[in-house]
Amino acid sequence: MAEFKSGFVSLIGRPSAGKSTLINYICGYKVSIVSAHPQTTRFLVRGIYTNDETQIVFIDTPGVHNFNSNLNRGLSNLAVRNIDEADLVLYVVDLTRKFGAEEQTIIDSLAESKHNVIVVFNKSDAAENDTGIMREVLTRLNNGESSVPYIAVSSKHGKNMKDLVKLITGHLPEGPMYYPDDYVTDQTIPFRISEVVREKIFRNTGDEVPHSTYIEVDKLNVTDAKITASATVFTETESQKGILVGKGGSKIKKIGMQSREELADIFERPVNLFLNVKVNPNWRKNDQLLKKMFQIE
Ligand SMILES: Nc1nc2c(ncn2[C@@H]2O[C@H](COP(=O)(O)OP(=O)(O)OP(=O)(O)O)[C@@H](O)[C@H]2O)c(=O)[nH]1
Ligand SMILES: [Mg+2]
Repeated sequence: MAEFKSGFVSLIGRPSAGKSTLINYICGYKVSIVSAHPQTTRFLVRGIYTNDETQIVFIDTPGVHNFNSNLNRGLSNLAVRNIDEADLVLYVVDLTRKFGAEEQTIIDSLAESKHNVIVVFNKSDAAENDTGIMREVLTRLNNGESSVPYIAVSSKHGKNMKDLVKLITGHLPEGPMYYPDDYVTDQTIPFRISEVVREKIFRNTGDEVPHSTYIEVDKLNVTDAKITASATVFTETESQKGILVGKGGSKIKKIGMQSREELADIFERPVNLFLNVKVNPNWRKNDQLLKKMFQIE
């Protein structure tokens, strides 16, 4: 019998390439939040896929782009640092976009890392016109040397995902089961709560608000029968707080309601969730907080 394969697989790609969507599809569960707004993923998220012959531990990373703020730098370092810790890197490319500076940045860091790489050309369902990005990426990555494995998929519709799992398995080393076979993620309960709330903020507010917030779970009580939690959503300004709270508290109520519904589904028990909104100006410039958030030593 073939030996069991396992390993850590980091996804890298520009914002909105579909990294989180891909992980969710393969893991069969929403482990990472997805949104049409770029820069949705802010933390490392592990999604776990197990079958008879392999265990793949996917590590989702924030989209790589060209940065100036501390927050963006934190996100970028997180993504790049992850390449080094992985057995394999999936470089996710959006087929509907043209080749740009962000792709070149990623190709340069991959060239330095000497890692096993598979290129995943995503959104094949939406790529009616050839933007030339596939040819461009492959030419630059190969650079006259050995050819990098690649595959075209649609993460949204699940096209070629079985072949992608096979391709990944073929590039993993022999190894142990890192997690029990029924685990789809190793996220803690407070982390999952704050991620679900963050996704509902993305869904219910305009572009500026979700990027300007962070969430802290202040109280948590977990029993087999139910979960009770309270969390604070911090915004940067009073006006963002106003948008988030809404008229007579209507928006934050809606965000709370949608969050409770999804969390009850995830944890398979009722979830009582209380949300507060507070202003913490300049949090994105607060190095202590950012270090804590991104677990930078
Ligand atoms: N048509 C199409 N849309 C897709 C596909 N995969 C992802 N999307 C959409 O692309 C958008 C971004 O998807 P995400 O999975 O959040 O992208 P991401 O790479 O994780 O983005 P960041 O976390 O911001 O770096 C969402 O609106 C998805 O629904 C696909 O295969 N086809
Ligand atoms: Mg993401």
